[in-house]
Amino acid sequence: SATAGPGRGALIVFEGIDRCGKSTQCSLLLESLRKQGVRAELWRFPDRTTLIGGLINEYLQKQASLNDAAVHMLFVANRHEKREEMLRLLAGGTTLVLDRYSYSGVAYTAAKAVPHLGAGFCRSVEAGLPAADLVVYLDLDPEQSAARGGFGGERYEKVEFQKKVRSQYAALADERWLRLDASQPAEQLHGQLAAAVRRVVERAAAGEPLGQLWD
Ligand code: FDM
Ligand code: MG
Repeated sequence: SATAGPGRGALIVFEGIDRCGKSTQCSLLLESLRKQGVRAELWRFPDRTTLIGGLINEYLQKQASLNDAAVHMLFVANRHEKREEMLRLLAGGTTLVLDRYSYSGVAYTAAKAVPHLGAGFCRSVEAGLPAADLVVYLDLDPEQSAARGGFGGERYEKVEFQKKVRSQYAALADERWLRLDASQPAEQLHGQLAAAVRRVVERAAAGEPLGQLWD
């Protein structure tokens, strides 16, 4: 099995605008990895269960206001506070499936177009976190995502803002990202990422070193 190598678990990240289907794909992937005998966990960022995550949650639910720099730093801190646990799990052979990660941090804050919070600055504060072995980018037109039962009323869940986030993702994506058309049915999408996932899980298990942001 893919877990039998001398190596580590893979870091697989799902990215995309709100309601593009990330959570569904993460669950489908976790289930299929486990069926194949791959030890795997599903995490999401922001992790709203930590002290810092609680502040982020209040901000997103509009119970607290914070300026753009302050909330950006909280999202970043919420990843850094999980760094050692991520590294430990990966080193121990557990594959991590992440529902959002540093790429969300860059895309959402850069979409605000605050001059001192551009993509370059946003990337710089992610430095030292483990790099994804695979970024699966679920690309969807914000008009379509909004039509999927509507947004839940959290901050950022507005079509105009989501369009800006999508442009930021387009700028951030590189040729290593697996970009998929997220308007397809869930099972079909899931099928389109299986091969790429298998490849990175096997490479990690075979001992390919984990990268660091922003290798
Ligand atoms: N978000 C998420 C950010 O603005 N920065 C980040 O670093 C992360 C991880 O938080 F609108 C935004 C993206 C989204 C909101 O995420 C909550 P979920 O996945 O909808 O819970
Ligand atoms: Mg959301």
